[in-house]
Amino acid sequence: MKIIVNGKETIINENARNLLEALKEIGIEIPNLCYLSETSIYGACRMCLVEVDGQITTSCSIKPYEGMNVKTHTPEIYEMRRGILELLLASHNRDCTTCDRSGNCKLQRYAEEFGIRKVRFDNIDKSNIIDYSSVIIRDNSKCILCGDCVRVCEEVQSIGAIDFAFRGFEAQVMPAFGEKLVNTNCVLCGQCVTHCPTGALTFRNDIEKVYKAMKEGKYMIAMMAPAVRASIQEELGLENDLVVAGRIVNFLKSIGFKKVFDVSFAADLVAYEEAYEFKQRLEKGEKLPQFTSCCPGWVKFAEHHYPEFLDNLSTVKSPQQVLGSIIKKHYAKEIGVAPEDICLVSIMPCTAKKFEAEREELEGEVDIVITTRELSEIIRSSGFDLKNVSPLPFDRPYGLSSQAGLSFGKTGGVFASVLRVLEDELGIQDVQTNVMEKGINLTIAKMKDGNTVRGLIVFGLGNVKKVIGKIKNGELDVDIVEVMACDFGCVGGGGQPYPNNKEVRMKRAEILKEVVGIDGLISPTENYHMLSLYEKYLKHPLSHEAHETLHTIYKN
Ligand code: HC1
Ligand code: SF4
Repeated sequence: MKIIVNGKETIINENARNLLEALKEIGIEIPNLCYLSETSIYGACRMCLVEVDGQITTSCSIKPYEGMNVKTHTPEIYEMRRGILELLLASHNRDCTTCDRSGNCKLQRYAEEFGIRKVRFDNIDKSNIIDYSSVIIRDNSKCILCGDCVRVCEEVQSIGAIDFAFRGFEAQVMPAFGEKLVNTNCVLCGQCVTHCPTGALTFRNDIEKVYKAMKEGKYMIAMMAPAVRASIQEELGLENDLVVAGRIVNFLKSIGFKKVFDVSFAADLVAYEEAYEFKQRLEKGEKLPQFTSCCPGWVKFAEHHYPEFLDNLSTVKSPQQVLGSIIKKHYAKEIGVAPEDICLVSIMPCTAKKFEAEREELEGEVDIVITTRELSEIIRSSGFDLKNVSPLPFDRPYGLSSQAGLSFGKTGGVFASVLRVLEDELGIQDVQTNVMEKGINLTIAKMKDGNTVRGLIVFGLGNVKKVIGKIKNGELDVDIVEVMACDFGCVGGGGQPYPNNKEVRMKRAEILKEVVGIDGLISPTENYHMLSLYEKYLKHPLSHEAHETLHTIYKN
């Protein structure tokens, strides 16, 4: 479609959702604080004003049309945007130096870009009560009422744990009846945090706990999730570095960690155990479809909203907890260190993993969970330039993983790994995948014995709600469902670097695909250290010993 942009005839994508997106595609980024491509359009911040055919209008709410005459940056528009920013800043707590979002805050960035060094208006004192009740921290004195968190929580995750309350100057975002977040149905997915443009929503920082444990002389062990190696590069100027995991192993060793293991090892183990669990359910024809259970946001969502499906969840713990349990139960004895003298630090892309490690029935397995962002803070504050740190392999035995285990970090990885094990055990003739809609894929595997396995791969809890509705009313007949709460799987987790939008998440999934490609072992069944764990302690899948160490319970 031809339009005029700043006096020049320009071709734009006629299918763009709105003018703002069409302009972005041709390299003009219109400032905005409340526009999200994955939610409804809100139009609250008014920062995306442009001039269309002589009228000032918001570019997020107008569809491009043939021949429209657009001016994106006139003195009038500049003044209006600057005025909006000043008003926002006047009601914003500007403690930037200690703010978690400093350096990553859209409001701070715009204030700098628009040359605002002084705010003309008096600062409006907003309630400064910070909700520290949960892993997700809410500070309304930094909220600019853009509503991004409200829309993501309601529209993408179908949870609605937070909403607008009160009017005018009193308006605030909060859980219903002013409850603390911990008392709501929030699943700690952190998607509100990743979409918040300021420091109003952040997550608990646990770096101090790591240093405290070191100071106390604990035997420090780290373990790293698959998705971390696809994203931490963004924070460290190491774009596309495929061996960043190895550099991190070396770095962690140099600051005092005795061992560094790979959570992908435990992912192999989980896929192996879960495949046998699935096979048993298929044979017995019970508790189907089987839902994967390694995403703690999804588990909490099921506990709140689908108690009738809790028996369908795989009882195998997540890889994080499986490795925690093995290290504390068996590895501690092997190295002659009391479990209470070990400090196991899990490095995760996910905010809900902090909550998972603190669940009553899993307590004591993992001591501290830090996110990709916290690890990057540790690296940057230590002064190390990771580029100059050579990669080291993960420690054995829990550092070996197959391609399947590594692929857990992106959507489809868990199901593909379970399928790999089934393939090795039962034989598969043919696999076909159909995209049903964004975030919902159906894979049909024809087994050698003539049976078929219908697997559904779902991300986003809103999609899960849709899918469960269809399973309940018989519209959808599937045997196994992989669920990840965040878009594109763990690569899009709430603890990942900012920005954490669709484009970035897709790129991380691509990087992870390349990392996965490097590894020699293909199937979990080839992971010889995993198999020897069965020989030594677990006996065989679903054994009493395996149940004691690898399985868990859910609560409603
Ligand atoms: Fe995940 Fe998992 S894949 S949940 O996405 O099963 O967080 O990366 O570590 O536990 O392995 C997250 C990632 C992660 C677990 C594994
Ligand atoms: Fe909603 Fe997830 Fe944020 Fe909780 S963490 S308020 S569930 S978006």
